[in-house]
Amino acid sequence: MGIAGRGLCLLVLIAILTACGAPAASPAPAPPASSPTAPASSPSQEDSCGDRLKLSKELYLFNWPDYIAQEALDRFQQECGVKVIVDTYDSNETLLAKLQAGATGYDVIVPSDYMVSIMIKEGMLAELDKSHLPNLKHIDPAHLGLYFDPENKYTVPYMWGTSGFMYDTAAIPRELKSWKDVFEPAPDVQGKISMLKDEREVIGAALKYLGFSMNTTSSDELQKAKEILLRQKPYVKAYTSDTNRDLLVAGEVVLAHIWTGDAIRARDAKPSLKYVIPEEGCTIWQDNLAIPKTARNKYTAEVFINFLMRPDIAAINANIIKYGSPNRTAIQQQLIDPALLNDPGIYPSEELKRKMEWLIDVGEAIELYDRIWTELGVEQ
Ligand code: SPD
Repeated sequence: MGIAGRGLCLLVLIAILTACGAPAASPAPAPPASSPTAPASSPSQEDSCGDRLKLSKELYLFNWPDYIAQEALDRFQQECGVKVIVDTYDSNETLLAKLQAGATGYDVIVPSDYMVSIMIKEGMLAELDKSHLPNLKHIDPAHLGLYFDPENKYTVPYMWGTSGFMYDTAAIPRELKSWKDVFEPAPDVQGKISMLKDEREVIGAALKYLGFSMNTTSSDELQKAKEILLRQKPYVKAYTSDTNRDLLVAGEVVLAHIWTGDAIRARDAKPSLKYVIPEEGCTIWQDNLAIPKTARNKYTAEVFINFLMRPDIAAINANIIKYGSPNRTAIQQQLIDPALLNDPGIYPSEELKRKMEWLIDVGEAIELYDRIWTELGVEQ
C-alpha cells in the first residue's frame, strides 16, 4: 500500500474512533523516553510523579554527605524516570558560599534552620507551589511553621537532630556527660578528639560550655569561647563532619563532636560507643528541602520533594540514615524501625529538648564568629 493509501486508512480509523467517542487528538500521557514503563501503583503511591510530561530527565541535589538513602534515589528513578545526581557540602557556610559564588546547577538543596533564614533574606530561595506537595499532610505540624520559615513558603522539613558528643566506653571507662570532657579533656582523651568542621556548631558548643547562648552577639562572650577553643585545639586530632564516624569506629579518636544520625550509625558498627547530650545542653536543628531560585528544574524538584515526603520513602530514608524523621505518618504507622523510634538519642524527651538551643542568624555578628574560626585555623 502506498503512502496515500495508508493515509486514507488512518483517516478512516480516526473517523471510526471519533464516532465511538474517543478524543481524536489527545495523546495519553506517557512516561518520558528514558523511563521504564510506569509500574502499577498502590493507592498511597498515586500521583507520586506528578505530570510526567513535565519532568526533566535529571535532577541535581546538593546535600550533606551520606544524607540520603541510595534506595530512595533508585526508587525515584524507577518510578518517575528521573535520575538524581548528588553533589555534597559539609557545612551550611560552604553551601551558601557555593551558591553565592554563582553555582547555578542545583535543583534541590538541604539548608539547616538558621541558613534558611539567611537564604530567604538574601532572596536565594524559590517559593514552593504547595499544590505540587500533597504529601505535606504527612509531616508532623511540630516541624512546620518554625521560626526560620513560618509559613513554609520556601522549605519543607527533611530530617532533624542534635549535636552532642560520642565517646568510646571501652577506651574511657567512666561516665562523660559534660562539655567539660570535650573542652578540657583528660589525658587519655587528649589527641584523640574530633570536632565538627562547622563554625556555628563548634563555637556554639564552647559558648554552651561557658553557660552563654549559642547565638550570642557579645564580643566578650565570644572572646571567652575563642580562648576555650584555642586551648582545646592541641588536643584535637581533626575538625571533620564527614569522617568522624569512621574515626570513631577505627578507634583513631575516642571522643567526637557529632550529629545524631552519624552517631547512631557509628554505634551500630561499634556498640561500645555512646552518644551523649551534654548536661549543659546542645544544638537542636532541622535540615530542610528547598529549591534555589536559580534551579533549572523547579517542577521536577517539587515532585522529588513530594516523593521524599511519601511515608514509605521517608521511612526507607530514616531507617538508613538514622536521623530524626518529621514524617508523622511514617512514625505512626511504624514504617520506621521501632528501635530507632525508641532511641532517646534520636528522639529525645521534651524535657531534654528544653535544654537545647536552635541556632539563629546572628546578622552582622557573624563576622565575629568568622574571625574566631579563621584564628582557629581550621582548614577549609
Ligand atoms: N551526615 C549529614 C548530616 C547533616 C547534618 N546537618 C546538620 C546541621 C546542623 N547544624
